[in-house]
Amino acid sequence: MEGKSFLRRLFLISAVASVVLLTIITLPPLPTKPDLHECATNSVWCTAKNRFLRHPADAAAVGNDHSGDVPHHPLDPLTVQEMNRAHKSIKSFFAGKVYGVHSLVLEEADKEVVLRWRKPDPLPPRKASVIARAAGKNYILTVDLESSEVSQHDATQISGYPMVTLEDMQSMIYAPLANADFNRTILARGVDLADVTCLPFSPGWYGEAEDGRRLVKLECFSMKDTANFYMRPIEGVIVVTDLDTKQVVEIVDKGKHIPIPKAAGTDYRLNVANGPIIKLPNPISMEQPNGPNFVIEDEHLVKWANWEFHLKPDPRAGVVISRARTRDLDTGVMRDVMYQGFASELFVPYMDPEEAWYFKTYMDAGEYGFGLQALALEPLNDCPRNAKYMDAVFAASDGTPYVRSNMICLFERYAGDAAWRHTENPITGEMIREARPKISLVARMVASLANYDYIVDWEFHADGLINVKVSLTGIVIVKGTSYANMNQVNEDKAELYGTLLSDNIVGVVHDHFINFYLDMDIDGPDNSFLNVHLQRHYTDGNSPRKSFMKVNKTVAKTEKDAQIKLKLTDPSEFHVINPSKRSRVGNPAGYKVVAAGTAASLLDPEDAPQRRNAFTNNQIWVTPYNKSERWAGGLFAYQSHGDDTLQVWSDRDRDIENKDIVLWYTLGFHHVPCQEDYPIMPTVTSGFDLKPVNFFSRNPVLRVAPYVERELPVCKAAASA
Ligand SMILES: *[C@@H]1O[C@H](CO)[C@@H](O)[C@H](O)[C@H]1NC(C)=O
Ligand SMILES: *[C@@H]1O[C@H](CO)[C@@H](O)[C@H](O)[C@H]1NC(C)=O
Ligand SMILES: *[C@@H]1O[C@H](CO)[C@@H](O)[C@H](O)[C@H]1NC(C)=O
Ligand SMILES: [Cu+2]
Repeated sequence: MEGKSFLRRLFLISAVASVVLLTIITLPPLPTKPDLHECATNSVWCTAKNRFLRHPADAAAVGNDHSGDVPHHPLDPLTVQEMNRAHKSIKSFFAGKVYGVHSLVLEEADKEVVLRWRKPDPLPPRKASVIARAAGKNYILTVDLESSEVSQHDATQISGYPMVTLEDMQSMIYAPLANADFNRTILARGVDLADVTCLPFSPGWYGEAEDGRRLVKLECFSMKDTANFYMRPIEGVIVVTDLDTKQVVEIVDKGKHIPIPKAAGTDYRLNVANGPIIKLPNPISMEQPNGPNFVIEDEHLVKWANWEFHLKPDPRAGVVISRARTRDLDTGVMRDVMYQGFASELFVPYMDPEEAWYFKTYMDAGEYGFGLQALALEPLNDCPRNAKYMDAVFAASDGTPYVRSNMICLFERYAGDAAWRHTENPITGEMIREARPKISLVARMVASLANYDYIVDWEFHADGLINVKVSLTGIVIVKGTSYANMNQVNEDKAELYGTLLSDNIVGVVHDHFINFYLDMDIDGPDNSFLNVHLQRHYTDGNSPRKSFMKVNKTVAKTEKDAQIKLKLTDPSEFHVINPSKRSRVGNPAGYKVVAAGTAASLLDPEDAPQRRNAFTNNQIWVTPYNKSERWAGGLFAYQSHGDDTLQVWSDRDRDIENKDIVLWYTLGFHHVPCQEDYPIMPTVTSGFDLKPVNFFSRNPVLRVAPYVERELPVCKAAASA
C-alpha cells in the first residue's frame, strides 16, 4: 500500500475516539486486513471500530458472536436477537425518517419485580429502552420485545442531547477539510494536510446562543513522526462544527506564534520509543493451577467466596453490578447488600479560561459513553493470566448490535497481604502466630476517553468489604506554548495554567470527578442514612484528661440532611443502616462508605460547567430510590444546562428515613501535571470502600484457613530446572 493512502487510512481511523488510534495504529496489520479494505467501499461506517470488531474477518478475534445468547436473569443485557428485534421496531417507528440510535439497552423491570424473581421463574417481560434522534429532536422510547409495540415518553422537559455515537464522531473528521479556510489555517502553521488529525471534543455549554444545534469542537494535531499526536497540538485552532449538518460554524485561530511541539520522545510504543527496554530478570505471575474459585453462571451471575452478584456491561456506565449479596456467617442465608452500583457520571474540567481551552469540561459518561469507550482488554498486562473475560453487545447508531469482545475481566487477587494476623508475645507463655491470606475478586474494565484511560475495579473481599477503585493513566492532554524552558517564563506575569512538561508543552491543571450511584439495600430496601459524627468533648474535671472524642449519631430525615461535604477537621462516618434489622446485641445492620483521598471542586457553583456537574457540589448525597434518577449529570448531558442533575433532585428535599435510598459518592482527583506524566502517564489510583458495620456478628474471615506449603504449587525457576 503506498504511503498516501496509508496516511489517509490513519486519518480515517483517528476519526473515532483517539482510543482507536492507540489500538489500531500500534497494530501493524492494517494492510493485512483486506476485508476491511473491501468493506471500506467509501462507507466511513465500515471502518468504524464497531464494525471493525464485528466484521466476519475478525471472527477469530471476537471469539463468540453471541448470536445464540438468551437472557437468563431479569437484569441480563439485551441479547443480539433482542436488539435485532428492537431495531426492527425502531425502524418502523421512524417510518423512513432519518434517525440515529444513541442508546439501546434493556429497560429494567421494576425493582420489586426483580427482587421477587427467583430462578427458574419466567423472566418479566423484556423491554428495550431507546434514546434516539430524528429531525433535530430527542426521543425516549420503550420497545416491548414481545409485542413489538413502541411507546414514546416525553423528552422535551430537559435540556441537552444524548451521548454522541461513535459514528457521529467519525463523521466529523472530514468536516474541516471541506472548508478552504481550515486548509489555509493549517498550512499557515506549516503542517501538511496529510499529517493533520482533528478530534471531536464536546463543547460544554456556555449560554443559550449555543442552543438549537449539536456542536462539537475539533482540536487538531500533527501526526507526523509519532503515534502520540496529542503531544503535537496545533495550538489555538478550534473548529466549531455542527454535528448534524457537518458544517463548520467557526474556526478559532489563536496560537499563530506557537510552534508545533516536536515529535522526538513522544512515542510510547515499545517498538518506537527510544531507549533500552527494562525487563525484570525474573517474571512475576499469580498462578492458579487448579483454576479459579469463582463461577459465572448464565453469563452474568458471579459467585465467589461468600459473594454473589450480577455483572453486566453498559454503554453509558461501563459496568453495572446488581443484586450484590453476601452469605450470613451464622445462618448461611444470602443477605442483600447493594441492589445496583455503577459509575454514573464523570466530570473533567480543565483550568484554562482562554478561548481554545475554556470549554474543556468533559462529562465522559453522559457525553461519550464510559462503556462505549471501553475497548478489549489486553490479556497478561491489563488483567493477570488467571482472568476470565466478558464480552459486551452494544448497538451501533443504526440500531444494529455489535460485539465488544473482552470488555470486562474478572480475576482473583492474592497480593501477599494479610486478611488479619496476630503474634502473641511469648512473655505470656505459649507462642501464638496466626495469619490469614487476604484474597479478593476483581471485576475490571478500562475506558479510553480519547487521550485518557480510566481503569475501574470493583473488588469484592472475603470479609464483606467492597472496594471501588479508579485508576487514571493514558495521555495528559497538553497545550502548545512558545516557552521551551522555565527560564523564559516570568511566573508572576505569564499564565501557563499548568506545568511546562517538555519543550513547548504545558500540562494544564484539571480535575477528574467520578460519581458512583450506589443503591444500597442492607437486608432489604428500607434503609436509613446515619451520620456518625465525631466530636471533641470536654471532661467535667474529674479526669486527668481534658478532652476526648465522642460519636454523635444522627439519622438523616430528608435529602438536605444528607448533602455532605467531607472535612478532615470535622469528621464523620457515613452509614447506610437497616433500622429494623438488629444484631444479637442490638446494633442495626449497616455498611459505611469510606472515602479515600478525595478532591472537591473549586469552581464557582454558578459557573456553567459546575452547574451542569452540580453532583460535585457535595461528595455524598442520598436520594430516595427513583427509577428515572440514575445519571448524576442528567439524562442528556451533552450541552445540558444543568436542569436535570443530582443537585436539582436532592433539593426537592424528599424524605429518606427508613426508605429505599440511593447513596451517591463522588471520587475526585486534582491533577497538577508533572514531567513524569510525559509522554504517557504512570497510573494514579484512588477509590472508596463500602465496608460492613455491625452487619456480621463477628470477624467474617475468622475461620478462613491459612495457606500451607503442601497445598501450593511449587514452580521451579527455569534456570534450576
Ligand atoms: C483541503 O485539503 C484536503 C487535503 O489536501 C483536500 O482534499 C480538500 O479538497 C481541501 N479542501 C478545500 C475546500 O480546498
Ligand atoms: C448531636 O448532633 C445533633 C445534630 O447535629 C445536635 O443537635 C446535638 O446537639 C448533638 N449532641 C451532642 C451531645 O453534641
Ligand atoms: C422521579 O424522578 C423524576 C425525574 O427527576 C421526577 O420527575 C419525579 O417527580 C420523581 N418522582 C418522585 C416520586 O420523586
Ligand atoms: Cu488528569
